[in-house]
Formats: sequence, C-alpha cells, structure tokens
Amino acid sequence: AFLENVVQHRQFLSGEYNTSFIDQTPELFVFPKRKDRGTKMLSFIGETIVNGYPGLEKTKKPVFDKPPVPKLKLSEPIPDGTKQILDQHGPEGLAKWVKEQKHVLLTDTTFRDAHQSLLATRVRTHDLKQIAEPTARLLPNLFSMEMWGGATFDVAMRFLHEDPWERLLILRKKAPNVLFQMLLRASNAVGYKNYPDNLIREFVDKSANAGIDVFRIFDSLNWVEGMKLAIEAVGEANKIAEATICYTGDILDSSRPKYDLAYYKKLAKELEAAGAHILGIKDMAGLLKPEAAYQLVAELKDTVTIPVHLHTHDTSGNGIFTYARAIEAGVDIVDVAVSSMAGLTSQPSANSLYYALADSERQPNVNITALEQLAEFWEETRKFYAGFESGMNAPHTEVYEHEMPGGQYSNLQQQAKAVGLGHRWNEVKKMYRTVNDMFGDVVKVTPSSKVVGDMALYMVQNDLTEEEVYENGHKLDFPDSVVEFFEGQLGQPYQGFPKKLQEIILKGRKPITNRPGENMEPIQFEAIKEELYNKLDRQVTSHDILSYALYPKVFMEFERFRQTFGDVSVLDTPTFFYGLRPGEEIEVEIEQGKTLIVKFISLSKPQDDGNRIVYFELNGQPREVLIKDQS
Ligand code: 3PY
Ligand code: ZN
Repeated sequence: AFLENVVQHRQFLSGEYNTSFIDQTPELFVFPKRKDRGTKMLSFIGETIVNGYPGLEKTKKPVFDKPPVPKLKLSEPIPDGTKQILDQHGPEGLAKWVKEQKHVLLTDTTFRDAHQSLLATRVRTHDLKQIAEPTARLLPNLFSMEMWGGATFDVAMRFLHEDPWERLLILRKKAPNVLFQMLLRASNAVGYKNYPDNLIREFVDKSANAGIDVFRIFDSLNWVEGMKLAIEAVGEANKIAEATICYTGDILDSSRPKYDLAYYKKLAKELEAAGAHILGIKDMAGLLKPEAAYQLVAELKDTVTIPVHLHTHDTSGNGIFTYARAIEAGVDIVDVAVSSMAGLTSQPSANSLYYALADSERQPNVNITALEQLAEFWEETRKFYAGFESGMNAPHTEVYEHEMPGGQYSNLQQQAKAVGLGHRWNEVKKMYRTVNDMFGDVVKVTPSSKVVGDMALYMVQNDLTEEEVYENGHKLDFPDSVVEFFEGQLGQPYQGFPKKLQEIILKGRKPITNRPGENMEPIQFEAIKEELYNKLDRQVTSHDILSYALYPKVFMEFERFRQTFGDVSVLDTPTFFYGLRPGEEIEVEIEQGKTLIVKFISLSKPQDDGNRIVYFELNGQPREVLIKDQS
C-alpha cells in the first residue's frame, strides 16, 4: 500500500549511502505533482480507509476513549530540574551532583525504550507531545527522560512518516527542565552498521544542539575501540557521555566464564579512561539476576569514581528485585517506565519501584500521585497501538535461555511474521540461542542482535540445522548482515570470531581487524546538500542532510511520502492507523491556528480499474479522492 515502496524489504534495514546514490536510483527522486494540503490529507486518509495501514490487520476502526491528560496549572513556571544543573555546572558538575544524592535517581524511558520494547517503536510524536509537558511538570525530579535514539530514528521516518528531528525539537520546548537522553549505538549512530567518523561527529553535534543532553553510548560487541570517537564527540559538545557496558551471560555462572566480573571491571576502567562522565550498565535483555546485580554494582562502584546508571528489561519478571539489590549496592540511577508502559520486555515500573523502596532512605524522590496520573494517560494511549503488541502478557523466564534484547523481541517477531514465520516463532527463539553459540557467545544488542536474528530467521526459513551450516555452508548464500559481521564490519568481538564458521561464511574474503570507520571515506556534507537542494526543490536543513547520510533510501521514501500525502504527523493516532468511520468528522490542526475539518461520507465499490472513490467533506465542501484498492 501507500507508495508500494521497497522499504519493508530486509536489505533496507541498512541503508546504502554515498553521494552517487542519487544518480544510481533516479526513481526515488521522481516526485508527484504538488497538491494542496487538504487534498494530500484526504488522499492519505482515503488510502487508510481503503487499504488499511501497512503491517496492521485491516479492521473496522475501534472506538477509543480519549487519553486523560493531567490537568495542570499551566500559568505557573515549569520547575527547574537536572537540565538546569547541567547548563550551569557542566557534565562533571552534574556527575558530582548525582553522586551526592542519597536517594536513587530515575530515568523515565516511556518515550523511547518502553515503546520500542512493547509496541515495535510505533508511538507517534502526536501522542508524546500531549504528555511531554505534564511529565516535565509532574516529574521534575527525574534524572532524565530517555526519548530519542535507538530504533526511534528510523522507525519515525520509515513507518510513521514523521521527522525524528522535529520530534526532538517539539518535545524539548515542552520539557525544558529534565535532561533529555538518547541511545547512541557508538559508531553505528542510530543505524545498523558502521558510519564514517565525520558522520558520527556531525550527528552528535547536531543532536546536542537540537536538545540531547545525555548520550548513552554503547558498542554492540562491547568493543571500546569502537566507542572512543563518540565519547570524545559528546565531551566536545559539553554534554554527558554515559559510556555503557552491555551485560550478557551471567557473572555467577562458573560454567560460562567468558563474561565474568573481571571482564566487566576491565571494561569499566577503560570507559572511564576514555572520558565517560557516567558509567552505564545496559542489561538489554534483562539477564542480570538480583545477586549478580548486587555484586556487579558493588564491584563497579569500587572500580570507577563516576556515577553508575543501570538499565534493565523486566522480561523475566525479576526487574524490581534486580533493582532493589543494585540500589542496595549503591547504584546511582536506574531506568524505569510509567507503570502502564512498564514490565515484560519494557523497563520495570517506576510506580512499583517507588513502593518497593518504601521506608528505605534510597526511595526515589517522585510524586506517586503524578506517576499514577501519567499511567492513566498511557493506559489509554497504548490501546491505539494494540496491533503492535507482541502478545507476551506474562513474564518470560525463557529470556535467560534465548537472551534476546527487550527492544528486539517485538521487532524480530514482526520480521518473522513478515517472512511468513509467525507460526514458527518458538523455533526462531530457540534458533536465536543456537546462533549465539555458533557465533562464539557474542554480546547481542543492536546491531549484533540483528545479525543473530537474521541468521536465526534464515536458518528456520531454510530448515537448516547447525550441522548443515557447517557441512553445506560453502554452498549457502548467507544474509548480508551475517557476512558483514564476519568481515569485521561491526568491529571485533571479545576473544575473536569462531574461525571455522568465519571461513565458511566469508568464502575466501579477507576480514578486517581495524576500526571500520577508519576505512571509510568521509561524508561530503556539502555535496549532499547541493544534490538534495536540486532534487527536492526546497531549502535543505542540516537535519535533512544527516537523515539522508544515515538512511538515504528511507529518507528519500519519506520525502516522497511527504510530498504525496503532506505532513501526516498532525493526524490523531486512531485516524492515522484506521482512517475514519462513515459519518465520522475530525478536526486536524495542520499548523498553529489553521484547522481542517474532515468528514468521511462514503466509499464506492471498486471500479473496473480497481479504483474506489472515497467521498469526503472538507471544511463543509464535498470532495472525492480516487484510491486503488489493493485487496
Ligand atoms: C537499541 O539499540 O535500539 C536498543 O534498544 C538496544 O537495546
Ligand atoms: Zn533497553
């Protein structure tokens, strides 16, 4: 549907980029004739009415309650928070302040990881915008709001047809008091592969300017070499570099000694030496068990002088217990989500943690009534996204077996469905672990987790066993991401690649052992600007240039979409996903003070050419659009 575009295709998860791209793919640069904004909007709504939203089962539009936005005195100033401390005292001053706090500090992940992990990253700016200022007013004591980066960047353009930079700018205005935090995949930025050094520097610089304060930087193989450049760039921007260890395995399992306490302590030391202001522990799959959390945090607090910030996922159901033990051991900050967006593959619930620590001197300093109000908003809002729920509705201790990151679970499941493996999801999960072991027990987090996921899907789809890969691998065409991984394009795994499998997969190609960024030509930002200006026929911003440099195809598809359908981020979420019911009327504020009134009247039967006529009223005037029925 929509543009019948190719972005759903697997290989598009990693965009090719270079400046000759525009010449090689002219079809992406053919733009539709300009239409007025009303017509564009009707075309989009008409498409959704006729063909549904890609990836969602086409159903009658459900009836939703309006999510209750807490009533607040908007005339009062927004209370100061950690953002003001950073602005006045710089990153070192802020880190010092963190260490002085007796109570545990909280990062609220509701705007990023929570929905990345529960709803396939689909939460739209339209909804985030409603609740950003209430959150800032009600929770001014948060350490930070994680609200950008990770998968939100590409999903915004690819599936939500909205600009991630606009999201950041809009939310920053609404929440000026709490630190904004993003997840940065080191030299993979917000993508799935390595980018040239100058692109990483430019991306950090522009993200900092647009409003990001805390950069949680990790490398998907815990390869410190791959993180240094990003840490340095954040330091130069005078923002907070939270250099992060990804936790995998089990430090207390002596039968699996690869990732032991000594391994993590050494990493922590190296990250502190590389310029980290805060040490992050990213337990992306929720594998850190309570006693291990206690020992890990206690040891790391003794190893480094910077604050320690712990992130986990509640997949196993043990998240609060893990936090309680980490807090006992002196962790400074933990990641939580508002309760109705918490638990399962998301972060543990802020509301629950508040009560779990009742009468402890480390109980977080948050307003529980406020948290409950925010939970009511999210409980209703979440219903808009029901079609993206993973179907997991109870704790899964099997995560200790498959070790799949919370943020990957619902996405890989969507990917499996897309290639017709929805009914074999259990096999995919088991294969995921098999692939991990074949790869030599690797850290699994984006993008290394995607490589493991791609290989698992590939093996299940082709009914391949581990033995068959070793026996017949030389005849097999492995997924691109797997080949690139074994070439060293994502960096070097701890203790190296398994040699035999590497030879099978590379088929004579020579792997690299240096930093991939060193081998890449720098991005020519001026040349991109020039080309985009010529092709798009509009002013090109530095944000456009970065989006293009990171995701050329996704960005151009997004641009084409925007020229065809206009800015669809102004639509309410039920209309965005389900269109309108016959007789339903909505008001759409297309810019401040300018509103369109759209009423859907009726739909014709398909004509001989497969088109249907969708009858609307736009601001009271009859209008019709022609939509091809794809069914
Ligand atoms: C991401 O990189 O998007 C993640 O959330 C990894 O856990
Ligand atoms: Zn996470």
